[in-house]
Amino acid sequence: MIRKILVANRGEIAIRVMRSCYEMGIRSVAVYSEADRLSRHVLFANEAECIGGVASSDSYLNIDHIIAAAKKHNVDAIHPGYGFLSENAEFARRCEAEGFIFIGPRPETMETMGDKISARIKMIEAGVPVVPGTQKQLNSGEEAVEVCRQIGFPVMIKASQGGGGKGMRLVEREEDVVEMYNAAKSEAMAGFGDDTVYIEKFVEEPHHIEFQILGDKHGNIIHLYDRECSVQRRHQKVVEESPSPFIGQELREEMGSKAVAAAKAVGYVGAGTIEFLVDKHHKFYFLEMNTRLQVEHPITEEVIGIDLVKEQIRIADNQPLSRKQEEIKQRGHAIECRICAEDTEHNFMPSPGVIQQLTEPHGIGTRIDSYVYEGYEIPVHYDPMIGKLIVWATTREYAIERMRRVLYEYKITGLTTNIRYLRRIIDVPDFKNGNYNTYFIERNQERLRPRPGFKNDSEPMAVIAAYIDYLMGLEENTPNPPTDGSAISRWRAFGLQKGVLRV
Ligand code: MV4
Repeated sequence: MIRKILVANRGEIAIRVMRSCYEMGIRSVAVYSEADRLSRHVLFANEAECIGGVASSDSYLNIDHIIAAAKKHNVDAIHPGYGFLSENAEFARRCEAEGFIFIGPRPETMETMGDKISARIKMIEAGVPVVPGTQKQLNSGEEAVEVCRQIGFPVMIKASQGGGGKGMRLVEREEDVVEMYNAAKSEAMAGFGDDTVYIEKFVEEPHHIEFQILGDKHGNIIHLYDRECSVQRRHQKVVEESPSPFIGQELREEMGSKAVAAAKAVGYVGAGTIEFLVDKHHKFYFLEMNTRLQVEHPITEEVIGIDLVKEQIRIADNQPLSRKQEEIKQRGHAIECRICAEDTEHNFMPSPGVIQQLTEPHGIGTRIDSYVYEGYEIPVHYDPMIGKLIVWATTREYAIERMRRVLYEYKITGLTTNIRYLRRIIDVPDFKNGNYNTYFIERNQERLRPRPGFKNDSEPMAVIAAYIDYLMGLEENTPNPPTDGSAISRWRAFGLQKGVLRV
């Protein structure tokens, strides 16, 4: 029986996990660094323990400190959230050795999937399509040239311990191979302490589509369908949606069964994600497996109608999966936007600060997984993500409309966020049409820049609408904004009467 869980994480995901604990009648224990004394997750838990200084290595990444807190609070299990120690096999082993249930897969699974070469070997054995390439590590620049010639350019040199884009090089010409090989190797050594690299054919114009899977300790494995995650910037996801607008039902079912085969090949236990690259001809390839709960898990929860954290806890508690594959159906459409304290006009620099006014959106089909409040200072030491907006609607079109409404309803002052950038993303025609791949942000940079002032706008109604939006704090810049209250109410009334005021 799991009666008490320590959540070895911070911010929105710590709260997300605790919410499921509350619903299951399980007590929760927060851990926090000295920078996080006032973080919402600390106040949200039943019990809390400071585990060290601001540096992650002294707190959220410090295994000894977390184990000590788990002993002191006499917990039954530890949930790692995402990031930090969530994919650390040593941490999972230590939890079990100290008598705590680690809410996640077995440590051997994390090691097999954490090593991209061994993951590729497993997938090939299981009949899961992988990107053409090698399963052996490269031992010299000459060998790299040889292998590249066999595979054919363009190729990617990747770190075996990599993932998320680190230690990865695109090579288009034979004369660049040795240089790129050395660069990938030293980046891998610096990033992972292991300079093993291998080579894959470069998949052009790829989509990043991933499948959620669940496995219990009785050998049952199911998939919970797909998430389209191609709206990325420098390997950071920005907007995710489910189902993917790119794949049809037949391909979706085929990818789902390959995702289950992939998880079965490693005897997967817990919640995990199989990432695929899908090319423009709808050919799909296993990319990597994430052996944790992911940031974007809520869109699957909304479309499938399942609480993934509850399932994780049930699995850890030796219970069988609550549903069979035939009972899993996608219903409607969900979109998630990641809200970050960053300045999109200055190279997406983190821009932490004190939140002055905050009005979070509510209403039909709206979910917000967040952890901030008025007066809270976003610490500079951790991820700048302050929360996630998730909408659900019956169709993709309605979900986009709803996301637009929700993004306009979200009001935050005191710091710079990416909310306006997100509003522009969902208005890009290629996004609206579902016609996008991993190059979306790069190729729509012009459209994603803030609109210039409305001075030159010759359409009177648009000018008026822009003024109204501006005055209500809904849009960015407009010239010479009137400052007296009477002007505001006149514009507003006019806007409502003409139907140009949408929210
Ligand atoms: C690739 C690829 C094309 N071909 N591998 C990027 C992150 C890392 N997890 C793997 N990545 C890629 N691997 C081959 N053989 C293109 C990417 C890639 C990418 C993948 C998913 C989402 C966004 C991306 C952006 C640039 C490159």
